Order: sequence, then C-alpha cells, then structure tokens
Amino acid sequence: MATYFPEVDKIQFEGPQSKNPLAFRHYNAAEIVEGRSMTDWLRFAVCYWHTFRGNGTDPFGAPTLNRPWDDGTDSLDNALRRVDVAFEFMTKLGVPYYCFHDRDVAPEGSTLRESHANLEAVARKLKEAQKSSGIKLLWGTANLFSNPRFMHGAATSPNADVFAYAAAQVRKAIDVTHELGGENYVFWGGREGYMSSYNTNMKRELDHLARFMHMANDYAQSIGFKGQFLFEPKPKEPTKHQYDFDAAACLNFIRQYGLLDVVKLNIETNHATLAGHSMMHELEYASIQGVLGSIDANTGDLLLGWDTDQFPTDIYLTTQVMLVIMKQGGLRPGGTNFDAKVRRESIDPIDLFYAHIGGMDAFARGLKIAAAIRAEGVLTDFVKDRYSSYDSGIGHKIENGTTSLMELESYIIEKGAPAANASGRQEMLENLINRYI
Ligand code: XUL
Ligand code: CO
Repeated sequence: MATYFPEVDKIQFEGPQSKNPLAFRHYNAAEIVEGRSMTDWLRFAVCYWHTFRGNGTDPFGAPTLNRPWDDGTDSLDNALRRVDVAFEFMTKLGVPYYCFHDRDVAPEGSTLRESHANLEAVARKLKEAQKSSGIKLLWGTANLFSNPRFMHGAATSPNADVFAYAAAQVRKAIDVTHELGGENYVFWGGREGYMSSYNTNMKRELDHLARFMHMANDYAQSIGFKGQFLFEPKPKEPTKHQYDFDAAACLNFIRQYGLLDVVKLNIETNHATLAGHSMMHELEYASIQGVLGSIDANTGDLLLGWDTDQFPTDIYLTTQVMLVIMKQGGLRPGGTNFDAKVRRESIDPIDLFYAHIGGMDAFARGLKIAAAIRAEGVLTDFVKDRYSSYDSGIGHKIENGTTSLMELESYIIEKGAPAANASGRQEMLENLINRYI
C-alpha cells in the first residue's frame, strides 16, 4: 500500500525530556489521570475539512500547501484516495476519532441524487477504513454554507426550496453518520443569520430553524440514531448576525423551541473569543446548565479579529478548558475536535503532524495541570468558602426559595449593615495557577 507520510512512523510518547519534534512529551494515551485514561478524558478527533481539504487559500491568495496525493480535481477517485491519506495520518498520530462534513469527504454532484451517491461511495470506504484502523467517527455534519444556493442561509433561507434542499442534505448526512457509528451529529449555523434587518423577517427565520431541528431529530429517532445532537455557537462570520451567537443565545433558542432534550452545545475557542467571551466562560455557562456536549479545540489570534482557527498551544487555555471539563466529569459522548488549520506558510505534509502533536500535548498538559489543581483543592475550597454565607441561615433560605423581600428587609434591618466584604484574592489565585504551569 502506498504511504503518504513516508518520513513519519507511529508517533510515540517519549516523556517531557524528549527533544524529538515527532514525539509526544505529555500525551500518554494509557496514562491514568483521576481514574481514567488520557484517551478517555480527551477523546481527540482530527477534522477532515482543515486537515485533508485545507489548501492554504486566503481571500488574497491561491493555494500554498503541498499535498502530493491530491490531484487538485473534485473527482471521486481523488476523494477515495484521500481516505487512505486520512487514515494513515490518523493512525500514525494515534487519535481515536475524526469528524467531517458531507462535502469534505465526497464531491458534490450535478444533482442531489449524484451527491448522495458520491457520499455513499466514500462512506463505504470510510467504513472499511474505520474497521481496519479502529478509528471512530466522533461526529458528522452537513456543509450548508459553501454552495451559492445557501447565500441567504439554509434552514433560515427566505426560499423554501433552499430549506428543502438543506433538509435533504441533512437527512442524508444523518444517515451516513449513523451508518458509520457516529457518536454525535453537529449543526453549525453556517449562514444561519443575516446581513441586513431591512430584508429579514427574524421571527420567521428562527421559527424555520427550529422546525428544521425538530425534523432532524424526528428523522434521527426514526432510524434509531442514538448519537448526541450538538449546536455550535459562533457570533459572526460568515453573516453579520448569527442566530447561534454564543452559548447563551443558543440556549435561549433551544429552550424557547422545546429542544432542550434534543441538542447540546459544541463549544469552540475561536468562536468564544469572537463573541467577546473567554473559552472558559462559554464552557462554564454551558456546563452549569447541563448542555456542554463537546468542544472544537483551536485558538484565535489576539491581533486578528477573525476566525483564524489556529492549533491550541497555550497551556493556560488548555488548563482552563480541562478544569471545566473535569468538573463535569468529562465530555463523553463528545470529544476534543481539532477544528484547526496549519498556517498557509506551513506548507509541508509533516506540518500537519507537528500541529496535531502540539495540540494534543497542550491538552494533555492542561489535563495533568487541572488534575493537580483539583487534587490540592485550594481553588475549589476558596470558591466554596466565598459563597459559604448561602450554606446556612438566611443565605440558605434565599437559595431554597423560602424567604421573601419582606423577611429579608426585617432580617437586615435587625442585623444592621453587612460585614465588610472579604478580598476576592484574584492575584493570589492567578499566582496559584502559575505554580502548576
Ligand atoms: C466554522 C466551524 C465549522 C464547524 C462545523 O467556523 O467551526 O467548521 O465546526 O461545521
Ligand atoms: Co468548529
């Protein structure tokens, strides 16, 4: 069998002292952290779109990346060969999962029937490759944003036929995800949003989006798909106003339209920061409401205001992410999908390995650091203590809803002014995190 990465063997864990750029220094798949293997905590996935379809184009420039296996055509042959490339890459990297959009893996045909047939053909090969490699599908999704027919949106298009087209594409993508044993199915809004209030009926668009989700769920149930549905918030890009702006907007939509039992959230770092939030904020917000389902691991650039989708290497970021994930006991059936791309100047196939190794090591370190912080317990104890006035007495009554404004007024009049506030100790706690980094 042809090899597409001849200069790379299976990536091994060599420990923190290793200077080998093609080895893990922290990601040791079987190592147990808080009673679970690193693999199980992290559930890494490679994304098909950036890793096997990215070619280095940007709005100002042509493709730059050297991908010797790719003949540059949108043929089925090329797509089928790419499956071999992908599975060699993922096997050598040692990731348990991958994710794709329908149009990443198979070319769009000249009719929807032809597109479905292309997808089926590639899915047959993906299924064999999954079987022989043991690599599984974390999630599938449909690309409802690239084709010009979706310029005004898909489920939120003003054109009902476009809605129908998107529905047909999603039905097929759910089918294929199910056939491949996918553990989740993702809905990222793509162009579900708008550019101008003057031409938009927001109420109808949101109603349509909800109808779309309910129908997708009905279909998934009807074929026995047991995977988790996930919504992926993103505030802007491509549209100016995306309906799935952030975790809070998504949750409001999900609640309003009776979808709480149907869908959880897939939170992405660069989307969180585009929304003016930290990743930790978005994760915590979703987690406390029981809807943190999965993450797209990447990072933005503070100096660039768009979705740069860089590989995560910042240990503070991964520590913060893992603190929230560990607090909620993991992500299963979700995982950590590297929705990240190499820079267009990182042109060699081997750069894909450096990028993923770095991301996986950054997360493994974040996991170990978060576990150490949790073991010492200073952070949790501090926060617990900070709210201890709600553990008994009047605070307890406030929390369990057994008091009223009248009672609180008499209470505080009798007690007098509240005691002086305690310090928030932010700097001390930041220093504490630094002790572990
Ligand atoms: C776009 C993005 C998507 C989703 C899947 O910013 O993150 O790739 O993850 O559609
Ligand atoms: Co994403």
